[in-house]
Amino acid sequence: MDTRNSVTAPRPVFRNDYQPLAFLLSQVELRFELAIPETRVTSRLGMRRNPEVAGTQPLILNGEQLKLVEIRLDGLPLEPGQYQVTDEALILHQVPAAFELVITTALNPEENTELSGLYRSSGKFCTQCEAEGFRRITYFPDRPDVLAPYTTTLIADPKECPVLLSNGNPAGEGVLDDGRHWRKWVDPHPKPSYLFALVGGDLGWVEDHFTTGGGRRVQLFIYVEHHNLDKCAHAMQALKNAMRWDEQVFGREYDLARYMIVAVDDFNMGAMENKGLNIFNSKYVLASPELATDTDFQQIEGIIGHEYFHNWSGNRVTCRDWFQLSLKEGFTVFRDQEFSADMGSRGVQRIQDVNLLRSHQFREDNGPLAHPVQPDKYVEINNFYTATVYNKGAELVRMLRTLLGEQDFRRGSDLYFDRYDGQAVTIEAFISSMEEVSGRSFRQFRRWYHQSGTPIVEAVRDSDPAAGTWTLTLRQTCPPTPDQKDKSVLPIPFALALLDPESGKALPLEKSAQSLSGNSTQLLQLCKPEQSWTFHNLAKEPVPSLLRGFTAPVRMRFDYQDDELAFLLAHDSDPFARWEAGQILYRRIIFSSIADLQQQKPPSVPQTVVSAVTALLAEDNDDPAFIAECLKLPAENYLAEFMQPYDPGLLHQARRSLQQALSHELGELFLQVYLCNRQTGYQLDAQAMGQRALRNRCLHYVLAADTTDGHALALKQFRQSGNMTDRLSALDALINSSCEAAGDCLEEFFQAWQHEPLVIDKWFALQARSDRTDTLQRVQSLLGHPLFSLKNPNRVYALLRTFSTANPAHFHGRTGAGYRLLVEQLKRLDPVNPQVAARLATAFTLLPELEPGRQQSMRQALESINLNSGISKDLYEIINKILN
Ligand code: B3K
Ligand code: ZN
Repeated sequence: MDTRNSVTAPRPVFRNDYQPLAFLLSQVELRFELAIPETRVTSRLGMRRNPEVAGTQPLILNGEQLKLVEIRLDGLPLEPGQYQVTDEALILHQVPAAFELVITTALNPEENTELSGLYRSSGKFCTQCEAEGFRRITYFPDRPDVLAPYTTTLIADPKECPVLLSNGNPAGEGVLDDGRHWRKWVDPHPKPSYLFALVGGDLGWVEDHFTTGGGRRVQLFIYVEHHNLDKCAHAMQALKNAMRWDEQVFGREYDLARYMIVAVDDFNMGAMENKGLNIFNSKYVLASPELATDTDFQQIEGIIGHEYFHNWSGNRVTCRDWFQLSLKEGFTVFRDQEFSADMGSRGVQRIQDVNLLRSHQFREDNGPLAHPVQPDKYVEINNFYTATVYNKGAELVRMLRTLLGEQDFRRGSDLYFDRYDGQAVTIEAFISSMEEVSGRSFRQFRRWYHQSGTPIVEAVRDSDPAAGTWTLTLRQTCPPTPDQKDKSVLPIPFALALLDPESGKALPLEKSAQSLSGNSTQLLQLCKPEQSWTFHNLAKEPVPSLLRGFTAPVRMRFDYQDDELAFLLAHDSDPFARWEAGQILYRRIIFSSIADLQQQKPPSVPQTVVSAVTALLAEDNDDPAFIAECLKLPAENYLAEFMQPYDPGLLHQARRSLQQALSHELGELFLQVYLCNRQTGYQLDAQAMGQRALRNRCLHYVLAADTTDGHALALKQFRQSGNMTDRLSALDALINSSCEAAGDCLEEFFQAWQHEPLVIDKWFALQARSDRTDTLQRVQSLLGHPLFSLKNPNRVYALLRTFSTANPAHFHGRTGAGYRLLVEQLKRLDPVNPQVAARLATAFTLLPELEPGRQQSMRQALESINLNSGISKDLYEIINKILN
């Protein structure tokens, strides 16, 4: 252990230390007098001792940064000697068996820059209580297993806050003698404090309704700033789609008379599923074709769905403690992925989900922050809203569905929701529901939740054409992670098909209980360190299509021949496996060009790949988004794991050289496809979006050759297109080329959109991920731009997260200046918003993978952060893990 930290190191919380609260909470009544500089909160709590917990423990209420104004027990004010206040709690040593506690606290939301608890965003009051924000509003048993119905009264100046919202249904309003107005809300569904929300401010709204399958009418509201009222239509439609989808696919209906969404500009994450009153980062609500890209539109749909689906997976059935976070997040991500797959292209959705998993979660699993989907301990819970808990968690749910099949999975989810409705439960409740309906045992499967690290599955074939047999041997290993040395064997569902080497059609395989679709895709279940399967009666040696659909979150290694990969890329009917074949091919060339670059040889593209890409471009596919995905080279963040040690500059150069080589070889064809996919009008359906994706992918290839014709093409698109997808894509291509007009375009873009914060975020991000040699200086000077602010997370992410995670070549520049820049900003940001600082700091987790020179300069930069004084526990936990 590092003794530097022994005195000040914050204490971790352990999963095994869980104890139920010694008190039960029957009712919560809240009264807020919203004002600046002082907001008063009065909370009336009905409490009694929990008969299931023996002993006479004191009542400990969580509370942070609060001014205690008054406390009354059963109507009588308590004297200071009768209670104890610490930095983190209010403690009452002696309380009766049942009692009513009335606590008044005061706080200044304007000073809350952490954006946790009650704060102001553009002059509006709003809250963020997950995970532990409620304790920054009032003293309270702020833990997810304490559920109660809430009644909330909001009081404010009617001019400043004409709109006053909280969870549940409205239950009265009026005006006080002093002219302030009030509004009362009742939420009948017992909920934990992390799902509490309020909003107060001058907002406009759009209204719609949805009739549930059961015939109930639900009023839908989206509240935004008045000038944004014209940007809510897409979010509203997405909400209605999500409500219908959850009824159809999971049998879940909405349960209140209204559903409200509020968009705010200052928000640490994407959105929050507060009961009946979702609060969203405006980035995931506001959209119009002029301002938002197709990706924005898709993300809005996905996140609106995600928060809506939490109403059941998270709110009606919630988590017992924060170690169960993936119970709601993994399951809800799975649900939103399935929703998006049904709304658009299932194949493309799967590819994008796998891409995200591999470039973020695999990364996390491979470094100093590795942790299981169900972690064993944390210092700061906000640091565990990770790709592992969310995205790997979703993969575990997906594996359960693959293993059970759709019907049993649905029966299991019905049982889970019905049995645990209104309760705070553990991941165990979910798994055992799946076991109960199916009669299967998931004893070994549970290990997936407790084991960190990404398993490696090595696949080896043994073919005997004379005997007509083909054998596949799968071998699993899992490298140790800093948090866990020893790894267990996991059950790994592995889908495969054998393709006819001429037609590319999947061959019928012997009937088996494990057949997935028809009898051509089979689900192998690897449950041991090594297992083999033999397939018989094969007339010809097949081409294997492995890990179809990416049935398990593993790294698969198989010794494909290049021409087999090209064959799969041309023929495989499984979209994931087809796309993956292309990715492996590209990866091979990128790594062979690294060798060429090191020996100063010009990189080249083998004919197999040229032909494969030519065929893709010529393909008449009704899913152009899929072709666009197949043309995209693997991300550097994913490729990095194949390069040991990782040299970000060299890898970047090699990837870029493949792009250029393809551009030189196939420039004409890219141009043709670009021209063929010209659109006359603007549509927002999957087909039109796919076409734009393909066309813009081609534009980028054309520009990779950096010719004046290419520049002219992009300039024309930039200046003439009326939608943000095309405009931004052209600008992106331009500023990464040598086009002399690029600077003017950037300026024009700024002038045109300077009053649209979400567009200006794009403007910052474009520059932060630029390939230009002066990018570091540019980022440095943008930090001083009048529109840059450390108080706005979107802006911070746009500039600093983009630079540190989406621009490896520049962030990891050899001089270490990129590291120093980020560290300096972390020091400034940590006192303002520790959650965002900690999130940014995860860019340093690459440290152990880097080549020695960069490791040293990264370490030096990080060591300038003094872990012993004044640093938040959020940032402490991340930096400490990276350095030790
Ligand atoms: N549940 C919230 C995340 C809260 C994060 C707190 N640091 C959003 C979501 O996953 O839906
Ligand atoms: Zn969520």
